[in-house]
Amino acid sequence: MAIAQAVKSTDVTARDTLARKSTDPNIVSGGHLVAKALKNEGVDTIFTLCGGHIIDIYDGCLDAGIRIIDVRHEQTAAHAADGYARQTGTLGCVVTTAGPGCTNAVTGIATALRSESPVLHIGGQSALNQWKMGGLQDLPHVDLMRPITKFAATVMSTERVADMVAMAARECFAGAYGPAYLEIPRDVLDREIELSRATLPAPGRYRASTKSIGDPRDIEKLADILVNAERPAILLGQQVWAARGHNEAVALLRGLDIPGYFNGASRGLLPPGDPHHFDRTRSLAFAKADVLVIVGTPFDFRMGYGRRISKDLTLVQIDMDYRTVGKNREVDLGLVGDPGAVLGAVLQAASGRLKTDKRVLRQQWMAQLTEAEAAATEKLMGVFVSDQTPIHPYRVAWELNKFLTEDTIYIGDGGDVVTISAQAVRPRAPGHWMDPGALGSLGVGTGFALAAKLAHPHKEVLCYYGDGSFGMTAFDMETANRFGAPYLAVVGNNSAMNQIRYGQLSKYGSQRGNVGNKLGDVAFSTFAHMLDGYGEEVRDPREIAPALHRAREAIAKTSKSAVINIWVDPDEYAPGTKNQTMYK
Ligand SMILES: Cc1ncc(C[n+]2csc(CCOP(=O)(O)OP(=O)(O)O)c2C)c(N)n1
Ligand SMILES: [Mg+2]
Repeated sequence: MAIAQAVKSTDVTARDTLARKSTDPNIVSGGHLVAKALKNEGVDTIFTLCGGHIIDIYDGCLDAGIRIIDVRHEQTAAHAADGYARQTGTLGCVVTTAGPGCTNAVTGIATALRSESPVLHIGGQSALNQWKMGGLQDLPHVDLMRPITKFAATVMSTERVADMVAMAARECFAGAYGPAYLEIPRDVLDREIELSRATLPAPGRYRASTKSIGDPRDIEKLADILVNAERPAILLGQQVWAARGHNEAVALLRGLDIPGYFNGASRGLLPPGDPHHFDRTRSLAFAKADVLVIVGTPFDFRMGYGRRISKDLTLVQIDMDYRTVGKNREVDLGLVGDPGAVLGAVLQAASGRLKTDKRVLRQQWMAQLTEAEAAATEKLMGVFVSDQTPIHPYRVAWELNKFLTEDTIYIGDGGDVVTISAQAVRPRAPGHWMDPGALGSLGVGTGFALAAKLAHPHKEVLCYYGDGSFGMTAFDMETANRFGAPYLAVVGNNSAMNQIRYGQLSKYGSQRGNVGNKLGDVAFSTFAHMLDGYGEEVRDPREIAPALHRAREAIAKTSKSAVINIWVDPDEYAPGTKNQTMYK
């Protein structure tokens, strides 16, 4: 009777007292221990979709002051946790319920694995006292997640909850970064114990702070190699940005006058126009350099498994992971360590040792590359400024690049139109380029955009989608609006899964090649209208820029995401698509 009266009461305090479990500060539940451990790790935001198995974590987050961003599909939550890690340099965290909550997040975690992004996935599970009994949403989550994480485990006791969160975080940052998965059964999560019985590792005291330079003798060797090189080049991969080694990397390029090339998340480490920034002459550099240093990116399909690199040059590879060095391609010198620490130490070891004659040779080498870059741009100019209708996808890419500001984070999520955009779009600052990475997952864009805007509320976020990609995850644009994180969505709409369609057409001909790859004509601008945002259809190339500017203004005014749906020519493709290089 007393309970019924309390529930009826409009007094919030009374209701809260009723709802809350123990109010004794010395008593703590598993969910609260998750939140305490996340807080100790520096996590300020979790991305999640609710379920009965995990709600105690939310309750803990309220006390710990951790922001809860609840989305409409767990795939977006996982991509957002990945995107948040990339943008903040801290551990990303996604929390899903048991069963389908976990399976929906699989693509996001797999993307984080191939992109080496530190993401902790915490998932619910049936209570231990129903272990293997066929509980609601029961699945062998740990078995499922093990091959796509660096660490996957079940937490078996409430006392160990925080300890295992700390353990998982340690694994995420061990060597090359990556994701971890923790399954927490419902009774372990809900149980209350005395705080003194819980293992609760203190902030900053359960992980090494080492930023390793590896073997100092290798630093000396590399300094010698670089000082003596006449035509050196350095490719900076995603680890350089992920481990925040960009300042040292840029200092090395400038200090030793070396042309820099940039991969994935490291695009934007130098702005376009910087004398050490190169991007259209990678093949030339790989063929003609006398020394090539590859930092923080594997010899995978994006580098033709290393086969596109000349056999005659001195090849050096630096990576955070022993397993990556020398894989697929023999190297002359392999170093394992933190990219920033290694590059900083190399610059120091080489400092003052670059002879004038070598510097002159390098400047000639860079002038030769600069000339080749200009020629390559000139070659593309015709399509960049094409005024054909239907709109040429290269024209869209060119307009997008012109539209970017110093503060625009650019995200690519799609097939061919996005591949094309990589030829024109030049991010202006570190961290301003986001792509799915080696897993090539369509659908990353919405989660990345949400995360980028939440991490940097004062920056502009622009996501360029293919129409196929947009259809996969766009509904979480509502989440972005709900949390005051609006972004600009641009769709390159060819009413098809065009990157795949090209290969089918060339293999099976026009009669049989248009199967399983055509989509309907969708006026996606109305999607923005439905969510109270600005939307516009663009069919005239001259209207691209004005439409983008109108969208920018509308977002500033309304704080709602906008959609500019640009109808592009379905019969134009990227050269990589035509040569099917992604499969070679
Ligand atoms: C989740 C996922 N499913 C399928 C693919 C294979 N795939 C690669 S590109 C592509 C077409 C994408 O179409 P769209 O986003 O419209 O871009 P377009 O190629 O048409 O420019 C597909 C289906 C993939 N990479 N990821
Ligand atoms: Mg398409």
